Amino acid sequence: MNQDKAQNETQDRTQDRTQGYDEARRFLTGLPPGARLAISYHGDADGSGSAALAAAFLERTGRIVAVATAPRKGEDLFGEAYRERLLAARPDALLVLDHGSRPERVLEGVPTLVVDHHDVPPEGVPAEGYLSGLNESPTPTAALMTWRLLSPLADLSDIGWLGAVGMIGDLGSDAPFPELVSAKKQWGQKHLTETVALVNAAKRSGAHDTDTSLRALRTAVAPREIATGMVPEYDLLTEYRAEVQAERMRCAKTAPRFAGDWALLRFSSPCQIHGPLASSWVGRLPRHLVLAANDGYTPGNVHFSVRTRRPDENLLTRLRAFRADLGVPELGQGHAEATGGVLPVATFEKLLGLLGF
Ligand SMILES: [Mn+2]
Repeated sequence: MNQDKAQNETQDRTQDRTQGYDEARRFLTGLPPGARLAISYHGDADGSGSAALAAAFLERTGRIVAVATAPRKGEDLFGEAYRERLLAARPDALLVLDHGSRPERVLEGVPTLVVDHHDVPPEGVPAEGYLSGLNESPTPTAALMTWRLLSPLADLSDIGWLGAVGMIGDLGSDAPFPELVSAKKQWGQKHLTETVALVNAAKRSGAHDTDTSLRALRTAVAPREIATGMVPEYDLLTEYRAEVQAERMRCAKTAPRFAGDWALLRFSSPCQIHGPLASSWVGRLPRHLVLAANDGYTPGNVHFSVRTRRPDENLLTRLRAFRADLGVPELGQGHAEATGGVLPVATFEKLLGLLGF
């Protein structure tokens, strides 16, 4: 590629990026004072940091946070139960934060802004505003995008740490963003990483209690208050962390079963630990495709994660080969080296059969 062309592409990219933020800001500034907002967020540290920033922005600019809620355990973003919980708050508009980008509306007829950094569907995203992090390099996390979106519109300088919670949550404490470097200096890396651990534990716990972790983020003046127990939510959050750690220890002792390239760890836990267990087992089984399957997360289903370290392996291709046989067209989404899903027990048993178990 010649230099001119490279330069032009950089310019195009910058323009795309600014346009996305401008469009999203127009959506937000168009909300009148007193407008009632619903915030739908992914309950991990990134999505929760993003939601806490958005809630503070709305409150500081005279709008009302009618509801801020993540899908509960077993609830689907596009399912009836979740939609009804959002609609019960009678929102004038909806923010959808860190949920992935889907060619589907969460709420029909409610003006919506989607902020996401996962993927961009070829069909597009049906929303009045859509901000995708994939226009930026390096790709920011949702909390960082929310910070970049909102900080020019209101003074949020005292809560910039919420963006850092999201960056560390998704990408670790060395994520390559200038905002993270300054946040670590201002608020302390240890307090930030501790906050991330507590927020993520709430989501992974048997209770899947993303309300308490969001409340802690919205209550605290600084991450130090969460990390050192100065918020009322602290006791519950540390209980969640102990529960998740104990369940990880217990289930990590599961003996793997092998079939060809595949290694299966099958266990039962109310905690969302299948991802971490698959990740820790690929360290021990780097030449296998590790399938960690949890029978205890929601009744009647198997929640599973698949990981591999094999070079040139594509887990998505592997799993998609079974879509037709299993009648599950959404099987095999995520990343080539890290994927997962949820299947009814009988369908999962059929998958195991096809894999040779
Ligand atoms: Mn994220």
